[in-house]
Parts: sequence; structure tokens; C-alpha cells
Amino acid sequence: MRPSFRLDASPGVGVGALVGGLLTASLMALWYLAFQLAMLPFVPFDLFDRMARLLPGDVVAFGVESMVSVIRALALGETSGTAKAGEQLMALGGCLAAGIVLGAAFFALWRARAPRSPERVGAVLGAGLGLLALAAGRGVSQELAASPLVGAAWVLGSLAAWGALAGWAFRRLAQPAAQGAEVAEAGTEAADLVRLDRRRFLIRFGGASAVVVVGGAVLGAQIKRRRELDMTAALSGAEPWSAANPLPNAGDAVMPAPGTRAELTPVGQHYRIDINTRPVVVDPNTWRLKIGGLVDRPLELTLDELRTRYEPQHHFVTLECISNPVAGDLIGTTRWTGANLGTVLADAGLQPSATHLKVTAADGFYEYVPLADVLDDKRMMLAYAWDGLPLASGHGFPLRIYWPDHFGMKQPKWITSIEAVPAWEQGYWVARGWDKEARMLATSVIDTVGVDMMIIEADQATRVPLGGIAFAGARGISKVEVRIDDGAWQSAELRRPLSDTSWVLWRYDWPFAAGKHTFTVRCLEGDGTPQIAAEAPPRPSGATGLHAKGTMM
Ligand SMILES: Nc1nc2c(c(=O)[nH]1)N[C@H]1C(S)=C(S)[C@@H](COP(=O)(O)O)O[C@H]1N2
Ligand SMILES: [Mo]
Repeated sequence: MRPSFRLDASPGVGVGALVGGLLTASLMALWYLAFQLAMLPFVPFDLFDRMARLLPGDVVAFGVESMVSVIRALALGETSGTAKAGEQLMALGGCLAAGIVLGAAFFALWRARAPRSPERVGAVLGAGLGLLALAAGRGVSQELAASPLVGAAWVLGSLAAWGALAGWAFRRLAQPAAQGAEVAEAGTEAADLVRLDRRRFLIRFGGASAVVVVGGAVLGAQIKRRRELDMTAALSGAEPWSAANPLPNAGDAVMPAPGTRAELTPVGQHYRIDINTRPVVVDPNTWRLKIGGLVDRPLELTLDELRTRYEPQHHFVTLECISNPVAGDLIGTTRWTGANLGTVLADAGLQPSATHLKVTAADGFYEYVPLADVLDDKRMMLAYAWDGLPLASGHGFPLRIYWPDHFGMKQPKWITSIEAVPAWEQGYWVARGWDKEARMLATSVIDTVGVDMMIIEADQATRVPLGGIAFAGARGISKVEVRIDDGAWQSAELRRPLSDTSWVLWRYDWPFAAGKHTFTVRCLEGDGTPQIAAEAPPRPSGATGLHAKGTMM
């Protein structure tokens, strides 16, 4: 095919990279706007989420651990929220980088091949990328509010337009307007004109991109803000349970040392860990819990049916992520409400050959739960409320499972189906190298050494209150001990816990002694088993080691 412009005038790969970058930034802004407007797929996050599922467990664990270490080392704030922001930045940066590389590659291709219509070739290649993006987004994409067809058309069309625009820019740069390509060979002055024309074009191109990027981002953010305000307004009538009710241990004589964390974690401050760059959005109108497999009567339950057919049960639960470092913030306590899992299963009629439940979630996450535990432990529930309010989308709306004594990785959020199966298999994180059992480990933490907060004068001695938490899953805490420097272990006072599966607040009034000190804490489980003092990293079975805090006084 004869090129319609001169090869030696063709723009280079550097210009291609620039054009690719500008177009990609614009496209991401439009994707963002469309996501906020109509829940159309946001391709950068979909690609990132797919990658997180495909990469080997070691690589993902290394990435997560590095991120948690950096966040803690630089004190960047609350771990899980910062980590999510980090993931989102990586997704956006990766997408932009891909756009730059693709722009360069397209220009290199067109320089070598010089098609008659780079626009058409670009559109076809872009649509090809769209197909890849769609394939990658399957099962992780959040296009739940829009019809899948509309979502697919949007991804294909927008990427085809991306390619066509890259092609158009290539032609426009290869074939400068006005004086045209002929002058390009006619001496320096003319070549200068070409260069000038190119520069003008690129400046206008960059300007237009900047307008699209800023416009898309600002509009998208405004829509998001308005929606959040609407949501707050809709919820404003609904108070959390804790706003109107005292905690069951309110009268306990042991008061937390000032500076100890809240005994009940405000839901908005509860850590959030999952395999998604943004909370999964489930449409409650179409959502059903499907119960099938080895049962006599497969069930499909709506959220209302789960709420009304079964007597709600409540339990104060401390949830912890297996990735939580010693004294980390990936742990929280709230009041869970749900339907008893055993009762719901009885309605479906379990067959004798069933030994496990495969619990699957809307994001493709899944876990296997032994039926023996379900039938034994009446606390197991299908939870739909935290602190009296429907689960937040980040915490699993509409439904999540509660399985006492097990780390969060065993407890799917956004549940869509429960299947009774005849054998155990590896769940999502087990298949990626984490502990098979993932039993919560005993841990104790010093939250506060209340030096400047409160000094108790009693028996002529000055006492400084120390306090924090101790937790051992569903196994309870029988003792917490504190050591000052290399001294003897001293018993702390224990506040009555909120439940048999919540953390315990402890307090120790330290007889003040001036100087620099190191405080260490340890606990014993309900049956006297000591907390593991040897240090181990979170992977693969959860962190162990004693928490120590140094202070200068
Ligand atoms: N569907 C789904 N459920 C999930 C996860 C997930 O990635 N997807 N992550 C699990 C992990 S690792 C933890 S620690 C808990 C965290 O629950 P939270 O975010 O409500 O604190 O959710 C669990 N349930
Ligand atoms: Mo986790």
C-alpha cells in the first residue's frame, strides 16, 4: 500500500510516547467520569485487580508486606486505607505507563509500515486492546449498575477512539498542515516551519488533553461527593446501635487507661482489607444468596428474607487480618448481627455426604468452611449488619460470614453463594501460600503509657496508667502481664470483655520511676497457654512476638 505521506517526515517514537501519554491521561479521566456517572467499568482498577488475582501468592504477599512496612515506617497513617490509596495510585500509574509504551509502539509501527489510514489501523488496534481489557475485567469489574453490554461497548469504543486519535495525531504530525510535506525536503527554513507546526500541534494537543483530564477529574469527584452526601442523608435517620445503647460491660470496675483505643471500633474506622482496589458494589434488588450443592432443597434468599425469616443474632466480634503485624492496626471490634448459619442450612437440608461449605463472593473470593464448626458453634452467622447498620459496601454489603477464632482471610464478604461440598479444598489465600487453618493467634498490645495524661496519687506513690488490648480469638484471655525493663512480670487488671470473641482491655498502674524505660506486655489464653513470644512475620500463619514500648521520662 502506498503511504499517503513521506516517511522521512514521520514523527518518532518519543512523540508517540507523548501522544500516548496525553491520550491515556484523558481517557482515564473520562473512564473515571463515566464510572462515577453510570458505574461504567473503570479499566485501570479492573486491570490491577485482575493482576492481583493472577500474580503468584509470593509476589502479592511481598508487595503487600512492603507496602505495610513502608506505611508503618513512614507513619503514613491508618494502614489499610493508605494501602488502598497506594494500590489505586499504582493502578493509575501502571495504566499511564502502558499508554505511553503503546503510543510509542504504535508510532514505531506506523513509521515502519506507513498505512494509508493510521486512524483506521489505530481504531482496530484500540478495539483489540479493548477486548483484552474486557477479558481481564471479567469477574473483577464493577460494572454492576450498568448493563454488561453497555459496559463492554464503552470499553471497546473508548479504546478504539484512543487508537484512532493516536493514528490521527500521527498523520497530522507526519503531514504538517499548510506548507505540507513537500517543503519538508526543501531546505532548512522549510524544515523549521514543519518543526514549528508540529510543536504548535503538540501544544494544542497537550492543552486539550489537560482540559479533558481536569474536567473529567473535577466533574467525577463532584458527582462522587454528591452521591456520598445523598447517602449520608439517607442514613442520617439511622443511628448506629452503639449511639443509643450502653456496652454490656459499661459498669465494669476496671476502667480503660486514658489513651487506650475505643473498646468498640467506630465502623468508619474499622480496617478494610480485600482484593479490590475499591469496595465491591452489589445491587440489593437483584442480589440473592444461593444455597446449593449437597442439599435437599436449594435456596435463593433475598436480604429481606434473611433478615425477617430468621431470628437476628448479635455478637461482639474482634476481627483481625492475618497480615496484621504485632501491634498493627488491622484489627477492630464491632457488634455483628445476622442470621444463624446452622438454621439457614437446616432449611436447605444438608445431605450426609456434605463435609464443607464453599462460600463464594461477588469479587471471586472464596473459602471452605468445615460443617463440623458450623453445627458446633452457634455463633456462626451470615451477618448483614455492623453496629446496627447495614454493612458498609467496603465491609461486605449485603452479606458476610462470621467464623469465630479465624483470621479475616477465612471470612468472605459480599457473599453470593454457599455450596455444600464433600471435601475440603484450598480457599483463595490458602491457595496463595497462607496458613490452611488461619487460626487467630494470641496477641497483646500496649496502647498507651499515660505519662502526661494522668497520674494517680495513692498510697503516697505516683502511679502512671498503662493500657491496651489482649486478644486470642475465641479462646479468651486469662491473664495479661507487664514488665518494666528487665524487671519481674506484673499482673495487669482485665476489664470484662464485650464477648467471648472480642478483645480484652487491660490496665496496669505503674509505680512511676523517673528515667528511660521499656515496657513489654504478654498474655495468656483462657486455658493458660502463653502468647508466643518468638518473633515471626505475618506470612504465612500470622505475626507473633511481644510488643514493647520505650518511653523517656
Ligand atoms: N469477598 C472478599 N471477602 C473478604 C476478602 C476479600 O478480599 N474478598 N478479604 C478477607 C480478609 S483478608 C480480611 S482481613 C477481611 C477484612 O474484613 P474488613 O475489610 O471488613 O475489615 O475480609 C475478608 N473477606
Ligand atoms: Mo486479611
